[in-house]
Amino acid sequence: MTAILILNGPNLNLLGTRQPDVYGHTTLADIEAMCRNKAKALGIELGFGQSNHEGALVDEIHGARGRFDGIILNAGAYTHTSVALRDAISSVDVPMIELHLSNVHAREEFRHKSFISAVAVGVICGFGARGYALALEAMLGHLESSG
Ligand code: CA2
Repeated sequence: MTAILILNGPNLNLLGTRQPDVYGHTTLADIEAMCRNKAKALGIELGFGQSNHEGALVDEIHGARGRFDGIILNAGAYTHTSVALRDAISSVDVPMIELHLSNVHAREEFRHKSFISAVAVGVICGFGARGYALALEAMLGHLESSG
């Protein structure tokens, strides 16, 4: 069975509690439940995690090798700063989709730069929580077409 890991970075544990104008009212637990339903419908196994710590995210990416067929990564603010996350993705042979709730290109200029886009299969941003379901479909399609 295809297995996909969804990883969430710093502050995403606060979703639904602050800045609803930017990030919506949906909590991370709501998103996880929605992803589990979607994964069931698609017939895939799902891993779901969140950490506020860069090194812990690096460890999760390393641990995905041999266990998961694809990674969906909302790296939060580390997207715009982290060479370590980019190197971690490059060092495991697991395709990654970069995901953001907000349209980072319509926001502050420092959010326009991503250290991880260059090592991603593709990027989904601006669709809010729905982006997670879109990313699951996109990853499954990518895995099916890349054999
Ligand atoms: O749009 C996204 O998904 C982001 O990855 C979210 C990050 C931000 O740094 C990226 O530029 C874009 C921030 C997540 C912060 O989440 C919060 C949730 C509730 C309240 C405060 C922050």
